[in-house]
Amino acid sequence: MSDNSFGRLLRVTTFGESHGPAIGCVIDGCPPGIAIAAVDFRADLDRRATGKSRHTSQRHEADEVEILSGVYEGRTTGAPVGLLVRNTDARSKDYSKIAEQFRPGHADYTYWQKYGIRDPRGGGRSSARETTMRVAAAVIAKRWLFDKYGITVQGHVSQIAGIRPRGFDAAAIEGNPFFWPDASQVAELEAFMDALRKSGDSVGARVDVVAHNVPPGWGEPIYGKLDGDLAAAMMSINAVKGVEIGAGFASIGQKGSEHRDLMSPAGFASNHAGGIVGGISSGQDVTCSVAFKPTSSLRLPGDTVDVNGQPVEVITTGRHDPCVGLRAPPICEAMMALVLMDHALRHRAQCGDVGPVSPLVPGSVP
Ligand code: EPS
Repeated sequence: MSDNSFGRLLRVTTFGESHGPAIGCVIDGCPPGIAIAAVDFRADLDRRATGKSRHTSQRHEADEVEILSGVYEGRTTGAPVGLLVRNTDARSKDYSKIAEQFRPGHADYTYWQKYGIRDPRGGGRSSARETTMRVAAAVIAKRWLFDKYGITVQGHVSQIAGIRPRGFDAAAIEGNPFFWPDASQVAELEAFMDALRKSGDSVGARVDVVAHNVPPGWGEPIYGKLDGDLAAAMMSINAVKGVEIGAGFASIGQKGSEHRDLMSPAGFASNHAGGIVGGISSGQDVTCSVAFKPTSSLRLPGDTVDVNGQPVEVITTGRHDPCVGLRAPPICEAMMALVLMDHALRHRAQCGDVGPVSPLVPGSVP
């Protein structure tokens, strides 16, 4: 199973399965001197974890990060940073039937076709559990980006099934189990999710993520476009089916006179580009919107085939997320932060001596 690494100068490799002894990552290319301790991983891992509300999988993992290497006396040394999280609440018997059947819409079938063998316990390598390590790696990236450039990365859920936020209050996002920016809708969402869970079905969601204070100039013009790398990073998250940068698919219906972001010495008048033009950051907020499909582990019966190609009815039991997008904002933030840090290092390597050229007022229009 290849391609378990991503990034060029900041290169993250993850390993482990959902029900194996542990999951982990190696972060290579980390600059020396970044202050980091095991306790620093707590907040973001808790934001992503299962079992924090009744609206997610009820698996209760400790998610304790052990720093195995690359940190001495609380600071990165430049050596590969090795992080390990032991799995503490796997319940593999839930998957004994799934070992012989393919859940429609799940990677069960394609893994089987590709490798001729699979670890069915908790989805093995295809489990969203793997995203724990991306979030852990990005704790270091977020810290570095903030300390060096004042960059912050914030995600929120911007759609659950057909429900959209009526208003936007950034302060509300962390105060409810849905990462939802309008506190007045939380009761409605609770009722919606309770009914969904009882029905045994699942729904999709949209997650928006924005990075503030990204300097202009990051990204490469052709194959290493910042938006290209961001799209690939987001698409690598389990269950993602679509990624938009800036106006995204709405660009199709816009006129050029509407889409272009007019400029003046005071800055940009709009941000349809999502902070990236020609693959390179413009100095505006970098914005990205990510579509998560409805999860495929349903207790509603459905037609499928077994490993012998025989028709069977599948029913998934065990602990599952009725809307995996609800846990996704920290994961999308993580992928944005890791891509930005990689590009910051890449930009520094080639163009570190190029000063800002008549910069517009940064952040004039987000
Ligand atoms: C998942 C199925 C569930 C979730 C898991 C993702 O696993 P299990 O059946 O073992 O409880 O709990 O999510 C996590 C454990 C996690 O940390 O995100 C799946 O099929 O992707």
